[in-house]
Order: sequence, then structure tokens, then C-alpha cells
Amino acid sequence: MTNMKVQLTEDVQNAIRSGAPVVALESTIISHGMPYPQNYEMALAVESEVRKNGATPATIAIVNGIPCAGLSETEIESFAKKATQISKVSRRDIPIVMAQGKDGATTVASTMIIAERAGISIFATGGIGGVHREAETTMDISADLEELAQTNVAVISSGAKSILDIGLTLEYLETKGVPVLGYQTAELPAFYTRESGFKVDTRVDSPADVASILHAKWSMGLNGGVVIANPVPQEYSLDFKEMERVIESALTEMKRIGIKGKDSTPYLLGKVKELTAGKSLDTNIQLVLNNARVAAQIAVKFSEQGRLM
Ligand code: PSU
Ligand code: MN
Repeated sequence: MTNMKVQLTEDVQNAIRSGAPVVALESTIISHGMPYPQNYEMALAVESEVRKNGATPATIAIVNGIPCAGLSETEIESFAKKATQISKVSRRDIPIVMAQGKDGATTVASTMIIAERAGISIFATGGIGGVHREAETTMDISADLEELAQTNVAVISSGAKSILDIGLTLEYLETKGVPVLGYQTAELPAFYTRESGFKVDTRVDSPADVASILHAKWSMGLNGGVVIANPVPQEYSLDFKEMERVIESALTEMKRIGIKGKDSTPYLLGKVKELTAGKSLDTNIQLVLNNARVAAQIAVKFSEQGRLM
């Protein structure tokens, strides 16, 4: 579905028109996921990684009320510098930020929406939102999951952080009919670590095999996304037990000071970073780069196979 409401940069528009590979990237990770200047450097490095692997990057955000696919370096810098002054925009916030003519950093959910409207099928990020721990009482379930249930975009991530209940997140995705593929792994990674103790639905070993699954799903009219879980490279993975301890203490602190709603995820991410003395930031950057690389390779195969159909 294409829609005139999304503004494209010239290179993104040319790539989409000609059916060339394009990879969407989100902006919440820039404004709310990492500090400046690492967020700015990360955003540019990720775009360059996508290009090196044969695809066109399209960083997605709402700029002055306009949903955009493809940002200039100056725009990326502004999203990186203004950081949390820019609102975090998920599905429910899109119409408000558009009508008010403001800037918005897009989450996985809203990036998927804008990517789909622009005609982009492949999207790389760090981690997806999910069912939070104790969601049975808080009802805190990320809008990312509902988006994956209905919007036709494949999301390459390093799984879900264990700030979430990974088991419940997988149950939710199963109910909603969202395939969870492990890229060269049978185990779902837990963002900072290659292990989580949970299995994926299917292990897939090559970009071409992932692309075939995407074409099969969408050509059958099975609407919705696909989660492709790509583990952090071994040399950057952190210790599972140590991360569990850090996350437990971040969760306890969050409960104590009463943070809720859309502020939960950014709070937990910041606290984890603080408690690991920045070690988690380096891991975060490396896994995003790795996801961008694999996403570009999948986009190349997805586009090649699309031409043969
Ligand atoms: N997980 C991360 N890094 C992030 C996010 C999640 O490891 O930056 C961001 C993504 O933009 C994701 C959003 O879509 O948080 C989920 O927020 P919420 O739980 O409020 O839906
Ligand atoms: Mn939430």
C-alpha cells in the first residue's frame, strides 16, 4: 500500500520505484535508545552498513508533522541531539504529532506503518517491544506486537530484552500469527545475549531462505509482519546471568518510583546502561550494525525474488 502522505528522499523514492532493495530504520532508537553523540554516529554507521550490503537505507521519523522515509544527515543529527525532547511516537501518537506539525521519533510499530505506506518491506532495528514482566497486572504490552500482527513488514532484530517476559511475548506472537525466525540459530536471542532459554519457530540459514518465507506469506494474503531474530556477534555478547541481575534491579527501581506507560521502556534501557557502566551501549551498537547488514542482504534477495514472480 503506498500513500502520498509519506515524504521520501530522492534516493529512497528511486529505489522503491525501481524495485531495488530498501531497508527501513527506526528513530526512537536514536532519540530515546542511546545518548548523544553515540546515537548520531550509530545512525550514520547503520545507514552506511546498509549501503555497503547493496541496499538503500531509509531512516524513518515524523519531521514537522510529516512522516518521512529517508532523513538528511542534518535531520538525523537533530533527532540525535534533541533526544528525549522529541516525543516517542507509536501507532496511537502518529495522528497527534502529524496534526500538531511536530517532530516524532518512531518506534518499531510506527516505523512499520510508515515503511508499509512507503512500500518498504524490510526493517532493521535493535530490539522489539513485547509483553512486559507482570503484564498480567499492568497490562503493559507493546503496540509493536499488534503492529506485527497486521502490517506487512519484516523486522530484523536481536530478539527482545529480558526487561520483557520473553515467554509471554512468544505466546502473543503465536496467537497473532507472526512467524519468529532464528537467523542461523534455533534459540531466540535476548538482545545483549545470544541465549534466552526459548526456541524460535524455525531456524533459517540464508537471506534467500528468509526472503522466500516473506514472499510466501504475503502472496498468500497472510497479512502481518515477521520477526527475524539475529543474535549479537559472539565477541560482543554480554553475560546472561549478569544482565538478569541488572535488569531485575532496574525493574525494582522502576516500580519503586512509579514509572508507567510509554516511559517504561526508555527508563529501563537507560537504567541498564547506567548499571553496566556503558558496556551495554557498545553491545547495543554492534548488534544494530549486524542487524542492518543482515537486513540489507535479505532485502537484496527479497527484491531479486520479487522480479522473478
Ligand atoms: N528495545 C530496545 N531498544 C529500543 C526500543 C526497544 O532494546 O530503542 C524501543 C523501540 O523503538 C521499540 C520501543 O519499538 O522501544 C517499544 O516501546 P514500548 O514498549 O513503549 O512499546
Ligand atoms: Mn508499554
